[in-house]
Amino acid sequence: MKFERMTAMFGLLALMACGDSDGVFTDPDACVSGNLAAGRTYTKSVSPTAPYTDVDDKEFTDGKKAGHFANDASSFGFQHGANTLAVNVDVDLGSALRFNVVRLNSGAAIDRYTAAALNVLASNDKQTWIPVTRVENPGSLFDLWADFDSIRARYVRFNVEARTGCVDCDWLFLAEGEVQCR
Ligand SMILES: [Ca+2]
Repeated sequence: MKFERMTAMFGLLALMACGDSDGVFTDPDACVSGNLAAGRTYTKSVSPTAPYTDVDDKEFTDGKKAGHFANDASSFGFQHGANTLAVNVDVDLGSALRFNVVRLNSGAAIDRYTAAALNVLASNDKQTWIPVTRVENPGSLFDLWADFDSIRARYVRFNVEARTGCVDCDWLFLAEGEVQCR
């Protein structure tokens, strides 16, 4: 009788540890809807060019896509002239989350200032980065979407390549990065 009671108690403890039945714990592998990058902190590998700076380092995840760069405070720019330029923006999702869609809004209303290509990489330690996908932007679209098989990671790297070899495409403007699970 005593043994049976202990067995029942261990079973109850195991159930509490899993926790799903009472909703106390969130399934870390769940597909959470909405923009997982909204309001999240991030780091940039290159400093933007004044006066188009990233005020308070929040414009990439402030939820605002860009209007015209000259009168809009939700984007930041990099003057690269005729040189190639690649910028990493590494977003911290706060915890490892599942996602399968990334969107980059670039250009700040000038199509020649859009990203030429977006490489998406993922990491759980900000040391080892796993390439996820690459999307090119021959049409100079302001919104660049990347879809891929879902993965689970805490850090998402937007590796953005500037346009070169075109007329007056001497700046790259970045406005917003989104991460979604659909
Ligand atoms: Ca923004």
